[in-house]
Formats: sequence, C-alpha cells, structure tokens
Amino acid sequence: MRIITIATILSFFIVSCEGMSQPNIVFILADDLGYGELGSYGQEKIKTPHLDRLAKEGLRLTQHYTGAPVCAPARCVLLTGKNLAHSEIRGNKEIRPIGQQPLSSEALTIAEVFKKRGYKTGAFGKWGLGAPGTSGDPNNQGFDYFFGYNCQRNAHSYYPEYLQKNQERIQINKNPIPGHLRKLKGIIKGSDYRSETYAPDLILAESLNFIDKHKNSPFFLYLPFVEPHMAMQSPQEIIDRYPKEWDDVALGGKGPYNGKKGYLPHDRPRAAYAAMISDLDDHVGAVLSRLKKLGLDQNTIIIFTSDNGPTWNGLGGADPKFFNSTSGLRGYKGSCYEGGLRIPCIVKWPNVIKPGQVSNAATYFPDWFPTLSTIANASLPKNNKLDGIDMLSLFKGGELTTRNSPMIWDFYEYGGIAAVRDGDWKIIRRNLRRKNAENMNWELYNIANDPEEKKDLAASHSNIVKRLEKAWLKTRTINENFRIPFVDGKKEL
Ligand SMILES: [Ca+2]
Repeated sequence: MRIITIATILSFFIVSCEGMSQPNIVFILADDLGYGELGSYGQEKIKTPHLDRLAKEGLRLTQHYTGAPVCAPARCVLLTGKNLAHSEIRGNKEIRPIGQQPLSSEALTIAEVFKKRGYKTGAFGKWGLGAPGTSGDPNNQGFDYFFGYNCQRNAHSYYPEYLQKNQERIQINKNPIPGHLRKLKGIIKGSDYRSETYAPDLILAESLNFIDKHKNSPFFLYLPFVEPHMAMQSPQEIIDRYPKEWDDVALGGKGPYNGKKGYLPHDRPRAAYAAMISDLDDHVGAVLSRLKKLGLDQNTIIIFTSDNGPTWNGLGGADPKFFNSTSGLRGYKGSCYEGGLRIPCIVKWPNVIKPGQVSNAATYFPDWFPTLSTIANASLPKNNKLDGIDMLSLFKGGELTTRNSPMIWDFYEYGGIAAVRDGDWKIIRRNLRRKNAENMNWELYNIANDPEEKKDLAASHSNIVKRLEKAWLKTRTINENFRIPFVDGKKEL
C-alpha cells in the first residue's frame, strides 16, 4: 500500500490553492458586434447558441460600455485601464505602410501585470496598437505570444496574404483577396471573394494550441477575434444555415449587395452577416470545449464582449435595422450615443459567479484593469492614474462599488465627441473639431428613463451638465497626436 505522506498532502494542497488563487483568464473581444446581436440580448434572427449557453452559466451585464466607439482606442482603453480623456490612443490613427499609432513604452498594459505575476500571456486576432518592432508591438506590451493581424487595415480581409506570428510574417494565402473591391465583374457571387485559408480558422487553431501548451500554468489569453467586422467573406456552410428569403428579391428579400458602399459585394449579404456572428459563436464554442476537455473550465474566467457598436446601415452591405443590431439604441459604431458604446458583456467564473445572473449596473472598459489585477492578485500600479473600479463585488452577487469619478469618453474622430455618464445621467457633445464648435451644445439624457436618448434635458438641468463637463475637463490631458484645439487647455466650454 502506498504511503501518502503529510508532505504529499501538503504539496497537493499548496498546488491547489495556488491554482485557485491564479485562475486562467480568457478575454474574448468581438469586433463591431452590436448590443442586440446575441440571443441572450434579444437577437431573434442570428443564432448564437454557444454564447447563449455562456450567458446562462454566468453573468450578463446589460449596461456595459466600451472604452471608445472604434477599434484602436477601445483596445487601448481596455488594455491600459485609462479612459479616453487621458489615454494614449484616442482615435484610429493610421501609420503607413503598416499599423496604427503605437502604444508607448511607458504604457502599462494588463498583460504586463499578468506576466509579472507568472502568467503566460497570448493574444490572437487583431492588434491595432502598433506595428511589429515598435514600442506598441504586442511582444513589447506584455504578450509572450501574438498571432494574427497586427494592422487593422489588413483585418478588412478574411483572406489576407499573411498573418503576423510575433516578429515573423506567415504567408497564408497565395491568392489573397483584399477587403475592398477594386472593380465589380459580372454577376455578384460571394464565393468569388474567398481563397485558400480563412484567417479566423487559423487564429482559432493557434489560440487552442496556446491553451494546450500552457494548460499547467496560469494563462491570460486575449482573443480579439475579427468578426463581424466587414468585409463579408463568411464560410458558405454557415451562410446556408440562414433563409434564402432574406436576400432573394423574388422571395421578398433585399437582393445582393454591389459593393458600392465599401468592402466586398455579396449575393446574400444578410445571410453572410449573420454567418459572421455564428462563425464567431462557433469559435467561442471551440475555446470553451477545449477548456472543458483539459479540465480547466472550473478555474478559468471567461469574458466575452465587443469593442464597439455595429457597423452603420449600408456600409459593406450591413443591415443593422433588419437585425435590430443595437436593440433600439441610438447610433452605431463611431457614435457616443448608446448604440455606439453599449455592448454585450458576459462573464463566466465557476464557483464565484452564480449561473444565470443579470446585472444592470453601469460598467465600462477601464473597470477591467483593476478587476483583472485583483483576480491576478497583483497590486495596482502606483503613479498610474486608473479610472475604473474593481467589479468583483458585483461578480460575487453584491452591489457594484461606488464609482469615484464619472465614466468618460473623449473621442477624436467623427468630428470629435465627448460623453460623460454619472449615475443615470449622460451628457454628450459632438463636432468638437468642426468649425463653429462653440455653437454646438451639450445634450443631456437620463439613461434609466430614456435609454434611446430621445429627450434632451440639457436646457432644464444646466447644473448637471456643468458638473459633468467639469469632471471631463479635469480628467482630460492634451495629447499631441489627438489635439482638439477648441477644447485643449480649457477649464470650461
Ligand atoms: Ca471595431
């Protein structure tokens, strides 16, 4: 009979406790997925069974906001924990020939925090925060491993020539299909815009390899998947899950998309759009089942959210009205109204979050830095002014900690937009970079009573407007790459 020593029991106990104190983190970020595009958020046409199950097993947040209404700044806010008013990246600033405005070497990302705590860190999908070799290279921002699109522009194509594996370019298509149409030829067929290797499948495969490889150490797996961002190049077998009537004119459908509003044409644009989200759902399902197969699911936190609201009506053949993609909220991607900022967010954490929870507490991307730091048992960095609050009390079934400062968005693009939410009140001011910016007024909405932002109450509540404006300007720093002359240096507008 084998003798089990006290030391064996003790070491087993220590290993178990260590494992529990350092759960794995899987953070999945969809691209341009709207608030109303998952079954658990009321979507009736697009099928998302894996994500619906995830919602049943975890917590669904009904008022979670991105950090910015477009890709790069949203990712910057998520990874650095600072809201747009003092973040390094405040818009999609393109750099030629490749990449976007890089994060600086001073920027502290949540991946660096995890790495310091002994986590293995991997990012798979779309980066957008700096070209290879720059200070913003994912390998210089805390990620041991990166595979996917470094440059957001390349991610417009699902059949790109290459993907980036750390410092190396890996050719994946001998006949790449650019994400934008040069010239329409003949009859529109979605199949004309496909080639050998569908990039999301490869990105998924690499991310599953990462899980296999690091199953014995805590890991932080960041999955900024590229769907459902345009162009529509979805796999045919998923398109075929959806009704022909949606797109066939003879059957009462809308007809093909000719590519004239950007990206690529498609003979079945509605079905192809739904297919992108179902394919994303399948990929999430594959990640979940791999975690389960390896016995990691009980000690892994899964977070699923999106970087911004859905694409505008018509762009790339999108039809957000048909799908009710924002669930009735005002505005789309690029807007600081609710439709651009409010996104689905599901968190599953067995033994901590009870299944089937729903919370309407208002939370946003900067909250992830303190929350994940606590989970990794890391102390928050000093001299690194963060804006978010730790959401753990909410995860454990209690109330969300009171916020010390309002939630702020300070967006450089789309004419320049500022928005501030405090409690149920939200102010928004547009066209800050346009001529006559001084003639634009703040709008004020009560989000609890008026989530569709139809009734502007600014005129009758100027004291609230002033208070929120002050909170914004107090937080705001001047950023040379994203100057807004009308606002820079002002104490009030
Ligand atoms: Ca996006």
